[in-house]
Formats: sequence, structure tokens, C-alpha cells
Amino acid sequence: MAVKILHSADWQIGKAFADIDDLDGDKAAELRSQRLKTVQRIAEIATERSVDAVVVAGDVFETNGVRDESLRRTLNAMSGFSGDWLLLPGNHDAAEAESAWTRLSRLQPPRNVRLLTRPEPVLVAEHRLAILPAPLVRRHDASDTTEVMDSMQTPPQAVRVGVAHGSIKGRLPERSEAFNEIAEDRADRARLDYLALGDWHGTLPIAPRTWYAGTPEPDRFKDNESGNVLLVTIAAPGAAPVVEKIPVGRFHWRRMHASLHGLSDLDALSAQLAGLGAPYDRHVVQLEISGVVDLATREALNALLDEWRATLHVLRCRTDQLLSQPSEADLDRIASQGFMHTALVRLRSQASDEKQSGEARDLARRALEILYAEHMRTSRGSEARR
Ligand SMILES: [Mn+2]
Repeated sequence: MAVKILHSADWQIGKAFADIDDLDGDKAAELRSQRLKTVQRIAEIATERSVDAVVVAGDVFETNGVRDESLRRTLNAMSGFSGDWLLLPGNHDAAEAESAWTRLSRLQPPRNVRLLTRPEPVLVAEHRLAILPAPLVRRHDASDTTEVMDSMQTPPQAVRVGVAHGSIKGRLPERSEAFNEIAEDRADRARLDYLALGDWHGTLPIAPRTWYAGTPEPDRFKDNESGNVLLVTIAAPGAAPVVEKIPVGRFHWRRMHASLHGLSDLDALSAQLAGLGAPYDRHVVQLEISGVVDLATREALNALLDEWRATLHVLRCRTDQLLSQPSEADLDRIASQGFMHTALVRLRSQASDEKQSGEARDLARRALEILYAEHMRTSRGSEARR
């Protein structure tokens, strides 16, 4: 009978989302609670697909100091699948002398929740499946903790599945740390049918028998294919694993860029945001805007961004590379003559005067934007009253 497992990793329960909390606490709270809802969804899938076990390859918790309530909520979220859950410590929740794991075991979790805190094989599914864990016992380990798998003895009829957390040298982009390295050929060396990895947050095959599941609920602005769990089916010991990617994540995190030089570029920006696709409240977007625009465009941009801020789950904007350059028409719209016009012209020349400090130029630009916005607001108000 084939062995079926769900492979997940990097739940990072308790992650704070501090950057988003600074902008909007409610939105950050939703991101936090979604991580538990996604665990519930994993439990549902495990039941629907009748898997033998769910294997979570490390960083189940954001830190070893995660609150007891979060530990309990995690167990509750897992309760929808009554088969075996095998949870491995990672670098965020290393199996130190006192850890999330020692506290979790004091809470007396149900018997089907197995904590892989020791590098010893665990037999499940009526001994058809042997789990070979390589738990991290400290945040950074200079040695390859998966080496122990090579000499682990398991019954001949059991499928061998290794579980580890760390980086495969030279296979992950943007990775410079020399800690928690895992040999690329560990599955061959340890005669594993499958090696379930965690740490890299995207779904990534390293070799036919070695995969990163990635985090099931995306949690950062990196386009790295997160938001999945892997359903791994192994017909018999030695058979090639069949890996099916199942999307489970709710939120999509995107980093976008727009370059603006006039009103017509706003249409392109609108189209770009609309292209994220409905439902829009599932998107968390970091938008960087650069370019040079007049005040009329700047004001229209602010209105556009306000609209999208209320449409997307989160819209974070960076506009420090966007310069406002007031045009003649902008100034005339506020005041075409008299003292006010003189003041505007002086502010504009200060805004572009290279002899001024950067701070003074920014201040003059900002003052012009505020005057423009205020003028448009009051003139619209008087129109409405007419
Ligand atoms: Mn990690």
C-alpha cells in the first residue's frame, strides 16, 4: 500500500508582522490569525486526501518564546486531522534545553502530535513509514545535522522519509549564511525515499527526492512561490515519489514598481493594480513609485492610492523617489497673481535650487504640495456649495 504524506514547513506561528502593524494594527492581526487558519486548512486537506502523516519541517513557531496561547491555538488548528503530525524544530524554534517544544510537551498534546526533538527514527502508519528527523538543537549549527540519517536503521518494509531544516549549499538564491547546511545528495547517501526540507519559504524541488515545501501562508515581499503544501505519494520503498503541489495560502504578497511622469501614467498604474486580480482583499502590496510629476498628477495619485489602500488588504507605498515639480499651470491654479503667486514662485525656485540643502528643497516641495492640495480641496468645496 502506498504511503502518502503532506509535507509542510515554516508555519512561523506567532510572527508579528511589525512593519504592517506600524501602519495598520488590524491588518497585521489578520495576517497573524490567518497563519492558524491555514493550518486548519492543512488539517482538512490531510483528512480529505487520507494521508498517513503530516510532516512539518521546522520553524513551526516564530520563536521559542511564542505565547502558550499560541501553542494551544496551534494544537486546536491541527485537531481537524486525527492522523500523525510530525513536527520538527528549526532555527526559529530550536530544541534548546528550554524551548517551545518543552513547553508544548508540558501542555500534553494529543498522542498523534509527535515532536521530533531527537535524531531518532519514528515509525508511523503501522510501520510502513519511517521518519528520520534531523532537529536543530541550536539556532545555528556549523555541522550538517542530516549526516545522522546515513546510519539510521529502519525496517526493510518501511518507506524512509528524512525531515530537516536548513540550506542546500549553492542551490538557494540570496543565501549567504554558512549555517545549517545540508548536503545536496543526502537523500542518496541516507537511502531516503524522500527528504522533506524546511527553511526556504518557496516551494522548490532540489532533486526528485528532495523538496522544500515552502511556507503554506506567504509572509514576505518575495516572489518565491510560497503558499503551498506538498502531497507526496510513495508506492513502496525505493519507488520514485510523486509530488503534488496544493495551494493553501490566502494572502498574496507582491512587490511592484511604477514610474510616473504625467497624468497618463496613472492609468497604467491603475491597470497594474487591477491586474493583481480579484479578490483584491487577498493582496498585500509594496509599491515603489519613482519619477517626476506636477502637482496635479501628484494629487490625482494620492486619490488613486487612497482608493487602492481601501481595496487591497495592505498597500504600502514608497514615494521617496518621486519628485513633485510644480508646473506653471499648477501655480496659476492656486494663485495667478499677487502676493500668493510671488510666494509660490519663491517656493518653487527654492525647491529646485541646488545651493539649498536637501532638507530645504524637500520642505519647499512639500509646502507646494500641501498648498496645492488645500487649494483644490477648498475650491472643490466652494464649487459644491454653488
Ligand atoms: Mn528557518
